[in-house]
Amino acid sequence: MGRLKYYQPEYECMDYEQLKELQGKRLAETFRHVYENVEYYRKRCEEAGVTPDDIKGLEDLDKIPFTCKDDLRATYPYGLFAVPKEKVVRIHASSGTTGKQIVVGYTKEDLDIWDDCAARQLVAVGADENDIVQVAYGYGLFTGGFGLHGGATKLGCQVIPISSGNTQRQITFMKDLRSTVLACTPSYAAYLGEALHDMGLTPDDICLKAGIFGAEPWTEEMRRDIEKSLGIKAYDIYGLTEVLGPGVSYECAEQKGMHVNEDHFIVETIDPETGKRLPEGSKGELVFTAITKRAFPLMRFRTKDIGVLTREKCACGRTFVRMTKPMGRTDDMLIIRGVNVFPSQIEGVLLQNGYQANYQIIVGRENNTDTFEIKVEMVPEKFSDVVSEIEKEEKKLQNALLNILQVKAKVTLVAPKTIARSEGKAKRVIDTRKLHD
Ligand code: DLL
Repeated sequence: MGRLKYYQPEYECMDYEQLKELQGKRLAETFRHVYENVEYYRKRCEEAGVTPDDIKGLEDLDKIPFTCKDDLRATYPYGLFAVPKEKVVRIHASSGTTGKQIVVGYTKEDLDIWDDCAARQLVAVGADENDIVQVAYGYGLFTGGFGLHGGATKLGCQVIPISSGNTQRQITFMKDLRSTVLACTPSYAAYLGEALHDMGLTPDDICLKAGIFGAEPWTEEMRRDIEKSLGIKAYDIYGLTEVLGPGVSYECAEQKGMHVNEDHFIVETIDPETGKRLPEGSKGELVFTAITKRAFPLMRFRTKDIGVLTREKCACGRTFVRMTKPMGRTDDMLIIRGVNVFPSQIEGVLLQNGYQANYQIIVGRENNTDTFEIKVEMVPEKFSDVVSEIEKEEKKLQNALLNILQVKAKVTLVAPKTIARSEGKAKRVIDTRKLHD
């Protein structure tokens, strides 16, 4: 166990009454900031008849209109930014429901907040400045790599910014540089566990003690497998591009749900049908409000992730509310090899390339890696019985899809009218992975 118990105990272990007061004050300030600087959102508030004078504290939260992913699409790229461009020092992005990415921004101070949130997670899993953190999340527009990198640097750890992929090198560095903490997606962690074994090594040959795994659903069974194959304790971390990136919530040594960084984010669960707030302990859609960020503070952002919140006392001493692992989604977003994919993105590419919307997405898991195939019906204009011609078309489509989805799919062209038509909702996705307990 590391030297530190908490990174910022004055917040992480805050008295609940004081926390509510702090949240209320920050909510009022941030709502005013957004109202005054984001025209798109101000209009929504005007329609709802809400002004900054109406938002005085936490008790006024319900009056605030929701924000959702479609709002990010409608205002692409800068329409929801609440500071002038020269204050923005970083951009991240993730998939939207169509070909357009959703883009978010951070000021210097926002990055500082993010580093704190990620550093809290590292301390909660037992890390301190003596640790060597191998960051095997992707670096780039995806928030995983930079998020953990920033937290680990702030804590004073030695960071190995290896990014994802190149599995043999991961193991070699893990062993030779003596990494003690691994940060990556759980499916990649499971794969690294296998690779370790395949290279003739055992957990005794490496120094890893903890892993910080998130960005996609994973089960308790997977946790046990990873813990065994790498000889570590495996912790969950949750976050999303729109709200922050990794570190919105984090697991502690108890491994009983993720503490939400409540001094920076207000979390609610709502009924996805009615939008009504649900009492603690009920399963509902998670909604987050950013109350300290300045460049891109979303108000009541609907995540479409389903979860449950609890304020039951945690043995770790932190008082922040805990959320369960996301138990599913209210939309059709898939997470394939850690990348968010919407069927509507696939449909868009097919239509643009002269195909019709007759397709099927088949997702599975082999050797802890997601398999991803898209079957697409041939259209008469492209029909050919020459195998090499078909293969050429498949390759073309595969590249067009990769360009938009950022994850490789196997594309198989099938004869016209061979994909079953449905009279109701088309069953476009066959997902045989076990993602939830
Ligand atoms: O996945 C941020 C992240 C990076 C989180 C690294 C944790 C670690 P997005 O790409 O925007 O951001 O995807 C966000 O991923 O709405 C959830 O559906 C899902 N997700 C994130 N963390 C978890 C988790 C990053 N621990 C979407 N368990 C979210 C299950 C998760 N699903």
